[in-house]
This record gives sequence, structure tokens and C-alpha cells, in this order.
Amino acid sequence: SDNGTDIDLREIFIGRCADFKAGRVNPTVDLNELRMKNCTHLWNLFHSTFKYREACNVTRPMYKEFVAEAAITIPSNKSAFWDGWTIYDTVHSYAKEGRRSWSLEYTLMGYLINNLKFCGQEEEPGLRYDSCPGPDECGFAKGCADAFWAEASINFAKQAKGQVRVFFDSNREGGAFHNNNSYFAQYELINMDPDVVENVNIYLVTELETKSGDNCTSPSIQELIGILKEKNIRYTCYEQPRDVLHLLCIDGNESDECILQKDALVSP
Ligand code: CV1
Repeated sequence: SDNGTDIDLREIFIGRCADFKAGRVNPTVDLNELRMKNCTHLWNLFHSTFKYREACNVTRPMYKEFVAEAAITIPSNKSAFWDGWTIYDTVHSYAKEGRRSWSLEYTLMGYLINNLKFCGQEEEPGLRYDSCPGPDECGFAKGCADAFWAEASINFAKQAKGQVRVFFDSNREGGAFHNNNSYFAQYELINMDPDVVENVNIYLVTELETKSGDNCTSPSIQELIGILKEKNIRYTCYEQPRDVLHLLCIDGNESDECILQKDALVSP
């Protein structure tokens, strides 16, 4: 168990929504489409899903209406997926708030809910402020928070078009790709549409100054490739892709793998 519902949940939600609508979060959104979104209406759909309900008694379908109403169009070639928390920061710096890529957290619904704590109870006041279940505590993809992310992930994946990227940490414990109990595998990969997803670019990233773990031929990634083949989706697998390496090297320019500039000018 974790901390309880954020005291200012409503204010944060409404404020984030207004900011997002104004294009101040992800500047690449379609502002016309966002004009139709009513933040108070979205808040009502969202919080009524878990208010007066025991925290683990919330299931994925209960979020369908909120997710459908909050959904916005995701541009082609921009979708970025990830599997495992250890790659999360890298994906977000790569995404550059949507300028380079869109991860779920830079869509309206993802941005609204990201990092918030919320859960309900049957008794007044309907929200629980002492503690809320942590990840997986109600079972995989169950309970007020995890059920939301599962439904949101489905919507996000169904919209992916063109070139998409999936980021993995090559040194993730248990293998880079987790097929069972990963939101990426169970809700995103499964819902990608082979008619519109042209290619899945598998990005296997290794932290600087670290021995790489899984590569494109490792069983974990081969399992992913097997699923893609079965779904008839093309893929390309990259080990330490250069665009990501360059990004990592901004903060790690002393590392051996970051000596990219061959003839640095040295004053005499
Ligand atoms: N996704 Br706070 C899935 N779960 C999320 C997301 C999110 N965007 N944000 C949060 N969670 P894990 P994964 C919570 O490291 O491979 C989407 C969930 O409630 O296991 O399973 C993303 O689009 C759950 O408790 O990653 C991404 O592509 C835990 O974090 C993919 O699904 C799951 O995190 C990542 O899911």
C-alpha cells in the first residue's frame, strides 16, 4: 500500500487539463480537437469511476467512457511505447514533450493522470485519503489506478500508425521484454493494427558504462519478434540506437562510448 488520494486531486486534474488544452504541455497537439474537450466533464467521468467504490473493486471497462471522451488523435510515426520503469526517463527525454515522439504520458488522458494518487471507499467522503493500493496490489491491471492505465494503453495502441518505437532496457531483470504481466505486451502490442502499423522499431537501450544485457537475438526479444511475426507486423531491432546514444551522451559525455567528436579543437 501507498499514500492516499492527493488532497488537491480535482484542482490538479482541472489545472493540468486547462494547460494541456492551451498547448502548453505537448506543443504538437491539434488545438482545434482539444477545444471540444470539457475539463469539468472529464473530471466528472474520471472521478465518478472510483468514488464510493472500494479501491480494488474498479475494473478496466469502468474507465471506457472517460478514456473515449479524453482520447485525442495521435499523429502517424510518433507513437513511443515502453516496457519497464527503468527505461521510462529515457523515453521521456527522447519524446521531448511530444515534439519528437508521443508516449502515453504526453496524450491528454496520460498527462492528466500521470503520477497522481487516487482511490475510493464506500463510506463518506467516497475518496480514501489514508492509503491507496500500489501497483499490482489488486492483481494485474485491476484496481482504480492500474485499471485506468490498462484501458488507456489499449486506446493508445489502437491509434498507432506508421513507424512506431518500443523502448527496452537491455539489462532489465527477467529479460528486456516481459510478456506476461506487462501492460506493453498485454494491452499495447496485442492491440496494434497490422494494417496501419508499418514497422515496429525495437530500441534496446543500455545505460552508459554498463555491459549490455539482452541483444536482438536474446530469447526475450525473440519472443517479442515471434509475436510481431505472428501478427504480421514488420520490425527492425536496434541495439543502442544512435539517436538514443546521443541523447544519453548529453549527460554522460565523459564516457568512452560518448567520444563521438574525433578532432576536438584544443587551444595551443
Ligand atoms: N503504461 Br503510472 C502502463 N502502465 C503505467 C503507465 C503507462 N503509461 N503509467 C503508469 N503505469 P511497467 P509496462 C503503471 O513498468 O510494460 C503504458 C501501471 O498502473 O510494468 O507494464 C505505457 O504506454 C502499472 O502499475 O510497464 C507503456 O508503453 C505499472 O505502471 C506501457 O504501458 C506498469 O509499469 C508500460 O507498461
